[in-house]
Amino acid sequence: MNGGKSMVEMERAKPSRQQAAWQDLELGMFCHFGLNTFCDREWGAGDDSPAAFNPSALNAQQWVRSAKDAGFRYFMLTAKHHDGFCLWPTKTTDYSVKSSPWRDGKGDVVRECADACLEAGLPFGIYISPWDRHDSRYADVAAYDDVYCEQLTELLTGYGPLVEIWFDGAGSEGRTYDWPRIMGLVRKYQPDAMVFNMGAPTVRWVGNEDGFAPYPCWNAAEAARVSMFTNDMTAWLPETPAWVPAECPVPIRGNHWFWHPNDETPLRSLEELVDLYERSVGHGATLLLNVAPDNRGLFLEEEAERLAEFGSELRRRFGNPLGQSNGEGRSTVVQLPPGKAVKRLVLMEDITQGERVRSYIAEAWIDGQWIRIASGSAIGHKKIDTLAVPIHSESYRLTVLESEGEPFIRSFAVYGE
Ligand code: FUL
Repeated sequence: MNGGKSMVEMERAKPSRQQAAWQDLELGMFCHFGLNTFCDREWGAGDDSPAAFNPSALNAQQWVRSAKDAGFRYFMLTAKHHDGFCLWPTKTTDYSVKSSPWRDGKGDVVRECADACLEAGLPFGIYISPWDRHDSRYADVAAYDDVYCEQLTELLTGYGPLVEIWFDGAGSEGRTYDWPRIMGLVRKYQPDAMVFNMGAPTVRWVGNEDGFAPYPCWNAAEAARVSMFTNDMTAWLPETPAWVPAECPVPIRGNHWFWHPNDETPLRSLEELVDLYERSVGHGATLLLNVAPDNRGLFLEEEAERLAEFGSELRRRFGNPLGQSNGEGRSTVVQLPPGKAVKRLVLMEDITQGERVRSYIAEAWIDGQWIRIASGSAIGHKKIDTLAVPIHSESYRLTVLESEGEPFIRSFAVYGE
């Protein structure tokens, strides 16, 4: 897979400057909003009337501020989902906000969201579904490639810098798009943007929509999949880099990406969200949590509150290390003042040197000897280890047992309860 790259190449893989910067973002907000929001649908068939799209109080600043205040570091909007309805006034089709009653057909959700992100200093990205269930030109491969490329160009050139472009594989099984042309546009207009999943992806789908990464989750691409319906990798180009970090998408409410009236699908609890964070970001991947605006165009109160709780719990757990160290070599020690209880370890490799650690242990100095308190294989961008019981010790040691070359530990930090 991955264009036939060998294991040796995978082992030597390193992130690009843009990938390394993106991996530092760690936590993104996904926002599914569109005609589906008004039609009680997850996958609109492309036959709903734009007349239904009429949010009464749309406020993209509320979405973006909720994300920013909770510690999210980038924001992704569905500019076009599978139903083909465009949230910006595209020139390519009438199936867009301009045919809706919202803001008398003069609105642009992508613009409002991009502006809110710019104001909040949050990197902004877009989802643009290749699969289009409305456009009659979809049946004609070459004609649709033209439409798609034009839509993409509008988005790539009209809304400032984009952090990521999401090419969702769903519905596109067996379909070929002109990826060299599509990727050419991305490289021309947004060379720093990450590309999710298709074309020449720089970010891969983790392989589930549950918000966690398996462990270990190596940054090499050999296990990547395009969508949950296929293992077919033909949508990948040979120039896909060997380094392709994973992103973990998940809705905050059950398996619903869009808002639904009287939705009884349970909202994820605070404990569940923190657990997902520790099994995505804590496994070296990136968490992309979806919150769906309702038909007013606002996040529900209870969802905004859950986000705020999530943010404060992450700050409480990981805001202030009790002690921290770093360095080149097999062993890194952290010393603490007496009387501290340690519950979590956060390990990071300097991934700009590649992913070198293959096996490690962490120990605490207790009663005159080093006692093992955690162990693992991959560290990569980040590994979070939660201890079964809090440990009271003044010395903690990380030892790399196996590595591909000299390990570079960017940070070994210990945190309280
Ligand atoms: C899937 C889509 O089919 C869902 O509707 C949603 O957009 C999710 C993020 O990706 O493939």
